[in-house]
Amino acid sequence: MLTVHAEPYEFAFDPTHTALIIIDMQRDFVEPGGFGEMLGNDVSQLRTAIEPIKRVLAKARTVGMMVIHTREGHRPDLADLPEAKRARGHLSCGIGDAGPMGRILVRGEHGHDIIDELKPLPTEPIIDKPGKGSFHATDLHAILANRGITHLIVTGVTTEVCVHTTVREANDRGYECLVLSDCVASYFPEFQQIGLKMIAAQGGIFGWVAPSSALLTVL
Ligand code: TIU
Repeated sequence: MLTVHAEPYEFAFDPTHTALIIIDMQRDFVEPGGFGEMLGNDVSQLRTAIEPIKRVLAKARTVGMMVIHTREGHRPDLADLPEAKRARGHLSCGIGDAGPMGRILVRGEHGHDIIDELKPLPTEPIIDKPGKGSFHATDLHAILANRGITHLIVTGVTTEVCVHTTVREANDRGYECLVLSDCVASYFPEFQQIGLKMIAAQGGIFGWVAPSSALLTVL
């Protein structure tokens, strides 16, 4: 077992039963000119996570830790898109519509795919998820169980939306989650700060939080 200095206390894990999960590092969320920016968000807030995730990803690959990537998006026929999600926000250009990088959050489109900096290897499972959580309507739980994974190192965007939802889902399924504070990001600085606090509060109500340097030191 290895231990990482974390909040609210040491995070102990066995790398052979731990997976690195990289949530939704898709062009439409993090690249200038994508859907996120079209909605008025400052994507530079999210891009701070790219280099730290790159370093953790490289280390995970070196030590042979399982790596999982996720993408939020929908079937081209939109049959898995709830009307409530499609209509939310009264957007003139929303999910399924032609956006700046192809149809927005539709599988197979350029904007839906993962950024080049964090390109998955063919051996790393990609979870295509229709919701915010990575477990909802996906085979993630089965994939992790088949590999005996009990602990997750969580990275990606956005902290208070897909990262939080995934950590909460994982927590309820019995996984121990360490969220890397510099490897997750929000369009809103105050949500980044409070979102991380919410995870580690109350004795680690949803999990642990540490900077990636603390993990890299022990790996
Ligand atoms: N991946 C993810 O967080 N999806 C979002 O829609 N996030 C927002 O913050 N909007």
